[in-house]
Amino acid sequence: MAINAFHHIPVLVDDGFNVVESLAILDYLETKYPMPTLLPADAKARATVRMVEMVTVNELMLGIAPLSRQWMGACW
Ligand SMILES: N[C@@H](CCC(=O)N[C@@H](CS)C(=O)NCC(=O)O)C(=O)O
Repeated sequence: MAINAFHHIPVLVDDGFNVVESLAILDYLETKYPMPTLLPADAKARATVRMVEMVTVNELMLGIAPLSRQWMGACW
C-alpha cells in the first residue's frame, strides 16, 4: 500500500522511484534500458504494439472486469 495506493501489482521500485501501471513500467524500462529494445522501430509495427496496448486497456479490460472479478477472484 505504501508503494501503490491501489494495492496492485506490478510495481517497479528503481533507486527510490516508484512506478505503477504495467504500461508505465514498460515505458520506464524502455527509456532507461533502450538496448535491447522492447519496441519495433518500424512505424506500423510500433503502432500495432500501441494499438494492442490501448485496445486492451480501453476496450477489453473494461468488458471482462466484471466477469473476472466474479469467476476468477482477484486479478482484475
Ligand atoms: N492496470 C494495472 C492493473 C494491475 C492489477 O490489476 N493487478 C492485479 C493483479 S493482475 C492486482 O494486483 N490485484 C490485487 C488486488 O486487486 O488486490 C496494471 O496494468 O498494472
